[in-house]
Amino acid sequence: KKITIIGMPMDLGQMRRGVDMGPSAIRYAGIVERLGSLNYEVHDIGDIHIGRPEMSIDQDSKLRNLELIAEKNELLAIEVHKAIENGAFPLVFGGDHSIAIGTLAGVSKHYENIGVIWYDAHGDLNTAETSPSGNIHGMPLAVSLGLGHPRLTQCGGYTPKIKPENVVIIGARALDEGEKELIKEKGIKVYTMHEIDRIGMTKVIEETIEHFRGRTNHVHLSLDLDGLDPTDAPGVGTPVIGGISYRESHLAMEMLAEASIITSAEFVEVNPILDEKNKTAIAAVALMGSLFGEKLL
Ligand code: DIR
Ligand code: MN
Ligand code: MN
Ligand code: MN
Repeated sequence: KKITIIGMPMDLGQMRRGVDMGPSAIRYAGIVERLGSLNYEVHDIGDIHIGRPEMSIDQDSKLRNLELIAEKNELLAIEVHKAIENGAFPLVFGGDHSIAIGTLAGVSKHYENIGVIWYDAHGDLNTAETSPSGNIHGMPLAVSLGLGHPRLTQCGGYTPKIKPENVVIIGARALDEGEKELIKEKGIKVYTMHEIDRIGMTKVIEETIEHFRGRTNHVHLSLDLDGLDPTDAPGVGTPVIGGISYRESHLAMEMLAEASIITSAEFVEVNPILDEKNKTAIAAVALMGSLFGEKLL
């Protein structure tokens, strides 16, 4: 069993600096040792080179840092695909959520018809037309469905990466108007905090696994740490109160591990500058432990 770790120190998809240090914070919290102790062969290829680029706004679309985000995600897509070709599970550390554009471009190049679990307070279903912020980290799920600026949707040279019926959003509690419309129009399955409170995380994950059964054996987990409640994960750029608890999140990861359906994953939006003693990265590492089969007894 092999895991390839890829760091993506990207902070251009949103306005809070510091999320580029996410991969370092997660490594510092001991991820390589943690996965190694679960008998995985862990290969950390280091970080995709982002450099110190200047911020810019695309004149026609008003998207922030469009060109750089598109360019760097092409590099990520190549590394993710390479990891899969080498028989490894690609595990990507963000960086802001705009990196999911590259991760999904790499994953979907290999596996056709992938499923996606989008664990997030937000829908990330904006386009240049619906975005209230112009921040690309609020767009990667729409982009992967083929909606948005062609510089982004064409990442990896093809579009779309995923089908709306293969997407399950978990933890939503801050959706923009355009995102709500898109969810209805495409019939995307969403477990908001209401459903999580009402039926419990056990049922949410059971239903999610059931939803993918027969559709696909390859599900990508895109976990935005702001899906968790800010008390458990304070080190994120756009915290929203009333989120998924640390325990519920562990339960979700453990159930996904038992079902063996996750074949790629990314953990994004860890911002150590906004954090409390690296709590958010430590939570991310603990959740990855559960995702990869860690058990107390
Ligand atoms: C908001 C925030 N919906 C936007 N999105 C975030 O800017 O489009 N996604 N924070 O994780
Ligand atoms: Mn997100
Ligand atoms: Mn391939
Ligand atoms: Mn979010």
